[in-house]
Amino acid sequence: MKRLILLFALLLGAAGARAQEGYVPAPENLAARGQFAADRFGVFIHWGLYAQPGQGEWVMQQKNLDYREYARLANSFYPSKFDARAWVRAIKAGGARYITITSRHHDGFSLFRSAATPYNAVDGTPFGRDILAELAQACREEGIRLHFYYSHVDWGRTDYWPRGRTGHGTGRPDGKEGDWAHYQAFMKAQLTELLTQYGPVGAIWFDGLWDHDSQPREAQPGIWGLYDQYALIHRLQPGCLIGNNHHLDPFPGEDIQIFEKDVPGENEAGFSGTAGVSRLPLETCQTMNNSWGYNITDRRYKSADELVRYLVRTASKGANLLLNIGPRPDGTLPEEALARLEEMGKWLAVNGESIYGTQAGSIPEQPWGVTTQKENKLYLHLFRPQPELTLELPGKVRSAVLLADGTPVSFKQKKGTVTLTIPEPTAATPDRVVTLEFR
Ligand code: H79
Repeated sequence: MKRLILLFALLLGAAGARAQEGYVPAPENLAARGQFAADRFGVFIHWGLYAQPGQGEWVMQQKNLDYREYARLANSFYPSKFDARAWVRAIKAGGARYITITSRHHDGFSLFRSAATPYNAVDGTPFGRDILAELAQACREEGIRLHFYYSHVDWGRTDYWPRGRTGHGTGRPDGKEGDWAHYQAFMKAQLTELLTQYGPVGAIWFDGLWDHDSQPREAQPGIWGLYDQYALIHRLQPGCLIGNNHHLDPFPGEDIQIFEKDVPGENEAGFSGTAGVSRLPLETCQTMNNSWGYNITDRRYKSADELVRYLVRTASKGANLLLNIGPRPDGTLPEEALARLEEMGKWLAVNGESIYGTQAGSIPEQPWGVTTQKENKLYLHLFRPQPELTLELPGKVRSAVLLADGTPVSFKQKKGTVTLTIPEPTAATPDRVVTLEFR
C-alpha cells in the first residue's frame, strides 16, 4: 500500500512539475530576489543537539548512533549562554545582512516550538525556549533578515520515507516501510509553523535531496512532494525565497540557486558538477573550518584574509556567500569564528561598496584578482600588490581611485586599453580595491 502511495507521489511529482512550470514569482518575490542578491553576505548557523558531542552535524550517521539514545541529548540541551541578540550583533558587525539557521537538520531535532513533534527545543528540553523566536526577534530589532534551513532527510523518524542512502545504522526500523503520507503531513505542518510564527521569512533552504541522487532527475521532485511544499510556502509568504541544495539545475518554483562549498562554475568541492549556473540569484555556502555543526577538534580555520577573498570571489561571480558558524553547546559562538567575522566586518566597513549591490565583474578572474561592478563603476580587487596594471576596456574611464581612502590612481587610456599605476600599499589588506568610474 505504502509503495502505491509512493508511486502515486512520484507521479504527482511529475504532474506538479507541470503546475510549477507555470510558476510566476509574485512581485514581492521578485523584489526579495533583488534584495537577496544585493545582500551578498549571510551567515549560516548549524546548531542542534549535535553541538554536544562536538563532532559535527553528521555524527549520528557517521557513528551509527541509535536515534533513541541520541534523542537523550535533548535532556541536556541547556545552552545557558545563548543570547540571540549577541549573535545577531556580532554577525551584523561582521557585515552580513542575513542569517540562515538550521530549523531542523537530518538528526530530526527542531530548534523551534512545534505542535507537529515534541522533539523540539521548547517541549523536549530543560531549556524550554524557542531558539528561532528569540533569533527572529533579535533580527527584527537589529534589522537583519532571517532564513530557515529545513532538512528533508530525517535519521530518526519511523515514518520517514522513502529511505535514501544515509541513516541505515541509526536504529530506524530498517527493512520496514515508513509512512510517506504521514511524513509529508508532518513536514507541511512544520513549514506552516515556520512561515506563520516568526514574521517574514527571507528564504527556506532545503537540503537532503542528494540522498536520492540515484533516482532519475525527473522523479526527484516527487520523492518528498517538493512542488506541494513550494506551493504552500509561496501561498503563505509569496516573498519567501525557495532554495534547494540538491546539487542540480534549479527545479521550477525555486527562487535562488545554491552551491555547496563551490564558487558557481568551479565545482571545487565536487558537488556541483551536475548543475549549470542559472540566471536565478546565486548563493555559495562555505565553512570557516571544515565542519558545519560545532566540531571540538576541528582547528583548521581559514584565515580572515582567505575568507575576505572568498567573499570577494563569490561576489565576482555574481553570487552571495553564506558563511557558516557552528555555535558551541553552551550557546556561544567560537572565538575563532568571532575573530574572523570581526576582521571581515572591518574590511567591509571600508570596502563594502564594492560588494553589496554589485554584479559579477565583466573581467573574468585574473592572476592579480577579480572584478565586481555596479552602475558606471568597475571595482578591481587586487589580491596581491600590483604596481602597474594594463586592462582592455571599452568605454572611457573618468576617474580611478583607491576605494579605501580615495587616493587617486594615475592612468593612461588609449585605444581600448587602460594602464594604471598603483601607489604602493601602506598597510596589509586581503584585497585592495581600485574603483574605475566610466563616463
Ligand atoms: O548541512 C550541511 C551538511 O550537513 C549537508 N549540507 C550542508 C549545508 C550535507 N552534507 N553532505 N552533503 C550535504 C553532501 C552530500 C554528499 C553526498 Fe552522499 C555524497 C551525497 C551523495 C554523495 C553521502 C555519501 C551521502 C550519500 C552518499
